[in-house]
Amino acid sequence: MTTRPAVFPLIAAAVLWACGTSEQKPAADTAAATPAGAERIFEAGGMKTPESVRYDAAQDLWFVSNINGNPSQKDGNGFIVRLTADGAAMDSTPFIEGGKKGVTLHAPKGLAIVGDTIWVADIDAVRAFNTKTGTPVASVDIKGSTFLNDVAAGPDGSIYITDTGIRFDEKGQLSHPGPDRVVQVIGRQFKQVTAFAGQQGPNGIAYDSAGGRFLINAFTTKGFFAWKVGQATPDSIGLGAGDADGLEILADGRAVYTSWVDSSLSVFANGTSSTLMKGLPNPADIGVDAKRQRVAVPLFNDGKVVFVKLGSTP
Ligand SMILES: [Ca+2]
Ligand SMILES: [Ca+2]
Repeated sequence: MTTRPAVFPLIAAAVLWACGTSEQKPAADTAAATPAGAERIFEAGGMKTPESVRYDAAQDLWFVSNINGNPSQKDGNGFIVRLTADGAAMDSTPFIEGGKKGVTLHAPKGLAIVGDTIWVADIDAVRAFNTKTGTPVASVDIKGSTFLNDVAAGPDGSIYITDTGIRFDEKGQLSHPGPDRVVQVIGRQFKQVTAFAGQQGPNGIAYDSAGGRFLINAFTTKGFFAWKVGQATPDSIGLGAGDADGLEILADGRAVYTSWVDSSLSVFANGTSSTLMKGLPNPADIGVDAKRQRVAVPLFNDGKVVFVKLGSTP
């Protein structure tokens, strides 16, 4: 059992969803920290503990999951909003909202899209909604889970979900009871497909099609892992900056990820990590718009999403 200070805020009641607006200006303090090849272009506010962003290429828009409070508490108030490709709010009320229209959503985190279905990790369940209507289409209880986190679509159309194995109590104190694992959902059934040795806190997961494997990063350690279907334990493939969160694979095969340790968007390739941009505090689960070479970074404790433009050779 380990503990460390709370990393999420008690969201001020004054920060109302209705107040959210898209801001088209870069933060003044990031220019010096931005290396050539990555540029902070705009941001979207009005979020409440945003955890994950996912670009929907079919509709040319973004989905953003909002935990709204404690990441481990089943408070029923989680929601998902849509943003245009340029980060403007699309909905006056959340597109998908806990307690409305038959939706159950507590602390939504990772998102993945398969066809016209968006899958959402929600503590110990994964829930599915129609991407065009927001209508609930499935909810699968993942028994024995503690902290379902990122969701990745596999090449076979099934989904893979990390369980970070951590828990925040009512006061925000963190413990790590496990399990540290990955589960797969096929249809409406789930199974554990791999487990980590020791407390790694698996967080981001993405399918690396060139390598025929999944890449997984760790929130509790600096570890990066590769896992192929059938492996009982993932392979360690190097170290990142630490306390890693989102993970996506770019078209050129490099992995982009975020680190809470150095507030960065970084690149992991060939076993080593390099920083792309700093000045992104508490950066959670990123999304990629490959068409525009944009990465969306939710700032977990700041209630906003920052959009970064990647250069051709970042
Ligand atoms: Ca919540
Ligand atoms: Ca995450």
